[in-house]
This record gives sequence, C-alpha cells and structure tokens, in this order.
Amino acid sequence: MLRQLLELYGKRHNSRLIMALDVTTNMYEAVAIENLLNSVSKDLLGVKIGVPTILSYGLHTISKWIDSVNDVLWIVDLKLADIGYVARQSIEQVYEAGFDAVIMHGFIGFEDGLVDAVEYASDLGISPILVAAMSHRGGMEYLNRVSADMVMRSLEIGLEGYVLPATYPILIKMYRGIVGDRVIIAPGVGAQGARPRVAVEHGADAEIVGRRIYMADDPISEVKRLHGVLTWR
Ligand code: OMP
Repeated sequence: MLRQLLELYGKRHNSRLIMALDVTTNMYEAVAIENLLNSVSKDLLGVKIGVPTILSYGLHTISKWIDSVNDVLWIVDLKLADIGYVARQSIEQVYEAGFDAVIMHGFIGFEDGLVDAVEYASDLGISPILVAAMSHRGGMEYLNRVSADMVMRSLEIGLEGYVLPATYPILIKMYRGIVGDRVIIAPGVGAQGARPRVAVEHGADAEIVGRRIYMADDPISEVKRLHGVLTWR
C-alpha cells in the first residue's frame, strides 16, 4: 500500500519531497500551518508530522489538516520504541487520526516488540516504516552499526518502508540492494547538511526536509525551490 500511495502522489505532483513538520504553537498558529499545507501540497509527495507537533497542536487539529489536504502521503513520526502492547495503543490513535504510515524503531527487538507493532499496523491499514539507520552523528555510535542485521531480519515481517539517512548515502545504496521494492525515505537534507537529491541518486524514493522549509523566511518559495530539484522524474 505504501509503494502505491508513494507512486500515486509522487507522479501526480512530480515530487519526491516530504515536508517534515516539527513545529509548535510557539512558532506557528494552527491556521498558519493549515494555510502553508494548502499552499504547498501540490508540490509535495508527503507530509511527516513529528512528536513535537502532535504534543503541541493535538491529534484532533492535525486530523483536520489531514482531511483538508488529502492528496499527499501523511506519515506520522512517532519513532515508536516500546513493548508491543503499548505500541499498539499509539498506533490505534494515529490510525484514527487519518495517517497513512507510521514510523517505528527496531532496536527494541522483534519479539513482542517490532513484530507486534508491524502486524497491528498492517491489520489496521496504516503502513509500518522502520528507522533502520539515523542521520545524526550519534547514529553511528549504536544504531547504524547493527542496522544491516536489523534490515536483513526485517525482510521476514511486513514492513513497507525504511527511513535511511541522506547524511550517510552509502547506507541507502547498500540497503536498496537488500530491501528491493520497499520504500526508502531519507532525512538529513538541508539543516543536517545533505544536499537535495543525493539520497535519491543513491536509491531513496523520497527525501524528508524540515527546518530548511519551516524556518525559511518564505517557506512557500523554499518548497518551490526544493521541488525543482526533487522532481519525480
Ligand atoms: P530537518 O533536519 O529539520 O530537515 O528534519 C529532519 C526530520 O527527519 C525530523 O523530523 C527528524 O525527526 C527526522 N529524522 C531525522 O532527522 N533523522 C533520522 O535518522 C530519522 C528521522 C526520521 O525518522 O524521520
């Protein structure tokens, strides 16, 4: 399902750009975010909502944004890392809010952890995405060292996508060869230093950009600039 939605919106908007919103009400009023979403949605493949945004605006408000902008892929970045039972409770909430996909960690282990979360999400119809390696320098301290093992094993369960770092594009190239047609989305572009389109050139399907957009003087123009580089074709 994730692959189909990605291709649908990516081709329709000729875009491989996912806008990350880690914003709060201290930065933008809810109506300003809704206006931004309406102005830029035709240039986006997707929108990724982070925990700060959920805590600040609430799922109810975010659910209204999802209803009003219904032609992009909506990803919720919970970075779930809990026992299966608790993960399922969170997944149920974001499914009801209308999200298409949910991001989860795997370092918690598969049994009674990741497997439960993946199965529950798949049963509901919200696509599970694994953070297989991370973009910040600390990613190399622990997670990225075990990511090959995690990615290999993850092929046995119903994961539909992977988050892999644009800042370490070699990992994207390596894991594309393992995960086949499953979706790869890549953060780390802009504020964390990766150049737009490098991750796509290494095999990612889409790139995630946050601060470079929502902290720009003119976020709408910034989306247009990025869209010019991150075309689908
Ligand atoms: P900017 O650095 O502001 O473009 O934001 C990057 C976005 O990607 C944020 O929403 C992060 O939470 C997310 N992200 C990473 O930056 N690094 C990772 O390794 C994984 C993620 C993620 O899972 O999306």
